[in-house]
Amino acid sequence: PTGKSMPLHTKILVGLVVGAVLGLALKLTLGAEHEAVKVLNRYVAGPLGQIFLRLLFMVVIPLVFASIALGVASLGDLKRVGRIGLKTLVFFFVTMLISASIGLGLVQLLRPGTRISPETRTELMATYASDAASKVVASQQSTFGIETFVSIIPRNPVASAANLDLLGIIFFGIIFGVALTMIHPERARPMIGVLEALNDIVIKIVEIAMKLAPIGVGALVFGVTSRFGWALLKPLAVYVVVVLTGLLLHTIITFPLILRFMVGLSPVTFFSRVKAALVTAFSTSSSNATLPTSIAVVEQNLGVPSKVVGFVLPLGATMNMNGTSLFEGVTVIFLAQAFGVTLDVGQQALIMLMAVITALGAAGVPGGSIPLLVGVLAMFGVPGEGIALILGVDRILDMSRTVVNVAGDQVAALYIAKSEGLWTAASVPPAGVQAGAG
Ligand code: DAS
Repeated sequence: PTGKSMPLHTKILVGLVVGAVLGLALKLTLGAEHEAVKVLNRYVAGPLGQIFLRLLFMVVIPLVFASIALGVASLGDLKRVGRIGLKTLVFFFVTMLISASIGLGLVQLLRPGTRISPETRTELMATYASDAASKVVASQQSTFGIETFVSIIPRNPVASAANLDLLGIIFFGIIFGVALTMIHPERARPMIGVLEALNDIVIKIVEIAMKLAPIGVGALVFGVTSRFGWALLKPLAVYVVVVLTGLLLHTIITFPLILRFMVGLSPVTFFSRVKAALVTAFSTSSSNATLPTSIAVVEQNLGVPSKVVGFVLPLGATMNMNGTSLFEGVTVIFLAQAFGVTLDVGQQALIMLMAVITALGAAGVPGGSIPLLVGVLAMFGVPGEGIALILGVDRILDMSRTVVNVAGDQVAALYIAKSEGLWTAASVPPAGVQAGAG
């Protein structure tokens, strides 16, 4: 057989370019109203795109429930590591909240979604707002107040699942996980096994769905470009600038501030020592795939004790996603702007919180946060199909946010080691053999 087949993300790129070029060509020659374009969208691109999206929709509930319940149950083990475990989680949560806030500030400043003409917005709604789920749940999230907190507790978790009511499922997952740590370990073990299997199965389903991504993304992008042509290119370009700028600001401001004032390490030394892991994260778009390199560079190039690295980095690879929480917050607001869904301050605060919570549940695989994004969109009445608008640019965004996810885990490991008196700047080995430099 001739060498390795083309890597998946290259195939996705090819599918996306073909879909975009074809769509643009037809839009500019025949126009969106031409019978041929309508038939192509209705009988080819539409169904193919829907199949891909529905596969992602399908896994949202089990993915959120399993990853949240499992995450909380694994904290039960943290009772053993108690203080360190709690400190680690608080650090994860606070840094993710900071990154989501940076994103929220930028998307409100540059308002990428409002750079769409009214007629294009009407067309967008007509095209994509068929998603019934978003209408049902939107009514529940219409205002953010005390009733929101009450409504977080699901009357019936199965009904929450049916309505794609993410908050209800998350609450049920948390309570389920807490109770799991409180029953006899012998009784809990089989259920933890079931949850681990469910989590792995759902991530495998995401990977299967991503295999269809080259066709699915191509079809979705064709649907967008053949209908809207260049109209969406400018708002999308501004959206990409907002996400990448937010990720950059978090990386060159938040992390250096933590490194300098809470860890006592020069940011230049930090980035030069972990470079191999960040390059791996960028090229794989997967925190899980980067974990081995990340462990090697933090232990060998920064001298962090393995008992801290072995605890913080694996936990961080699944639960701490600074890049993803920024990306999700920005994307939900951008698509809400694009679809003309008005959000009051309370709802925006809730979106920020949801961005952090669902980033906790996102899988550390390429496109791991996309299924959850669909769930959050539905919560705020933004058509889930709207995700089609951003899938075309998600490649570069996924690579970039994964770098920030991994860097965030490494900064967390340094902070925990330092705060436990297990590491100082003197622990950094001389710039000798660099691990993972291969
Ligand atoms: N690509 C995921 C990761 O590996 C993050 C994401 O999809 O948002 O961290």
